[in-house]
Amino acid sequence: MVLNVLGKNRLMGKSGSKLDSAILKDLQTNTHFSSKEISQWHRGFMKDCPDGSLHQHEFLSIYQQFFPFGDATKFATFVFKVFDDNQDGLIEFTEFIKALSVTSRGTVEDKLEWAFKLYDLDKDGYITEEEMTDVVDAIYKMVGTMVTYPEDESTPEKMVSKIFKKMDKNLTHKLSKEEFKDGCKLDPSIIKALCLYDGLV
Ligand SMILES: [Ca+2]
Ligand SMILES: [Ca+2]
Ligand SMILES: [Ca+2]
Repeated sequence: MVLNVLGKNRLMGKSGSKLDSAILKDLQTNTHFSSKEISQWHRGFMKDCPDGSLHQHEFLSIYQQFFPFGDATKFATFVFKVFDDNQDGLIEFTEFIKALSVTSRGTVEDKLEWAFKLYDLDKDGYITEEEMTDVVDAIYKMVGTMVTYPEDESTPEKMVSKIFKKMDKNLTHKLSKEEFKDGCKLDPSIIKALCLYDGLV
């Protein structure tokens, strides 16, 4: 939803550089989009990002438009890192469309894989309480005054300790991918708390 703003704000004009046919073929195979949809997204992407890459400050400003009452900087920075698959500090079109495919049309399993990457900040295969607190803190800062939380979720620390009580089955103070996915599937309120529902990407 947030990223739908890309390319949609401007009139369709010259199509810019065309998408390479080998890349288009790869994206047709590896995303949930049709070739027509991919081409449309590509046109919009190239219009907003004429050099072929989405820069971090542009990504942040898109998020900020959607959360005018909070500060989306921290959350958008985390999301940017998941999109930037090759870690070169830029989101190329292929990275953009692949991430968008998962977050908008992926299966529950795909979405949870993606969410795990978002929360596992140091990419060691586990989500620690510190990592989850950091991301939840980013969410709280982003939504700002738009949401009122109950007392036992009133700070990121309280929220995370509540979630860990449910998810950390073997009491290691960190979540394996299985614990994370199983916990999310069993308790929709966790999905909501962790902002894994459609809309934030
Ligand atoms: Ca990249
Ligand atoms: Ca980790
Ligand atoms: Ca554990």
